[in-house]
Amino acid sequence: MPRLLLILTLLFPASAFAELEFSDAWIKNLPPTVPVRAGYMTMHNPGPGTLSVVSVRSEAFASVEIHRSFMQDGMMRMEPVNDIEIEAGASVQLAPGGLHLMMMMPKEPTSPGDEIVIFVKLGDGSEQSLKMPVVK
Ligand SMILES: [Cu+2]
Repeated sequence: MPRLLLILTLLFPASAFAELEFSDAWIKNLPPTVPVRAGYMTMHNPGPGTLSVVSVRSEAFASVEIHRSFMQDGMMRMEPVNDIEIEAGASVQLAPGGLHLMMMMPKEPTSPGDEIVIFVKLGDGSEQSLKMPVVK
């Protein structure tokens, strides 16, 4: 192996893939009559460059959107956001009252204790998966 490549490989063992770290992931359980769930988590970018989350999908839901909640005229409203940018070394929190995953039309009823697999797509086209526990 050429020496420079060897050094780069030692310095950046996962350099080919920019990856986010996920923590505190959870989905609020709701009764089967409610056709949406909200999902929350913290996303941390440990890498040297900005990463963007462009979409999220899950086989357990017909679709998943990234939403932002905000107050307008004293009412809590929400709207889809195109992407979430996370700067190098920064974290973004998806939490009640702010950014969240809007998970539409569960294919099966959810219950506390379930784990829902989601796929997070980054701006470079790569996907990362994680499990989100359903919480009462
Ligand atoms: Cu929403």
